[in-house]
Amino acid sequence: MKSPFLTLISFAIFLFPAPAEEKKSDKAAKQARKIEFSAQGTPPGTMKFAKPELKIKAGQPIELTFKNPDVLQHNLLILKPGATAKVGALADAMLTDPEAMKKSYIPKSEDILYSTKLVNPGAKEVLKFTIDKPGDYPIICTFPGHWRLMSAVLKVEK
Ligand SMILES: [Cu+2]
Repeated sequence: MKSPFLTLISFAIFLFPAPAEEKKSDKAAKQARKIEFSAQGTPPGTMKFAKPELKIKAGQPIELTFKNPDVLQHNLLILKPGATAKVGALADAMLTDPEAMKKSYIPKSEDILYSTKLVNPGAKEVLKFTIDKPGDYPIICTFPGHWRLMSAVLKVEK
């Protein structure tokens, strides 16, 4: 015969299946990965990112610090795969927009997933994002005339 004490214990285990520990590991998994990505500062005015690609894991929250050691202003946009030319053309068209600078030279487009504002020489900007779908996501700077040279690939892997 089962003792009432044991019954009580098993009932308690049933009610409280150690949720504290589970929550802890959940939190750790969702902690953002901190990455630095930089514009190329040497030689000055190169209009390039320092690295041609950046690899991240799908579903992993990212905290990207975009640094600008260059003498020019730059921004950083993450686009939908294959959208570089389309967004680049929209950026070029902004040259006639008197509000362009106020908009950090970021055109209006559904192909732009994430963007920083315009980053001054010596400054930095943090971008937080999570991308769930694996693929090659273009990273470009849309300061007038930059995007053709200033592009990299964000490789989102499974
Ligand atoms: Cu640029």
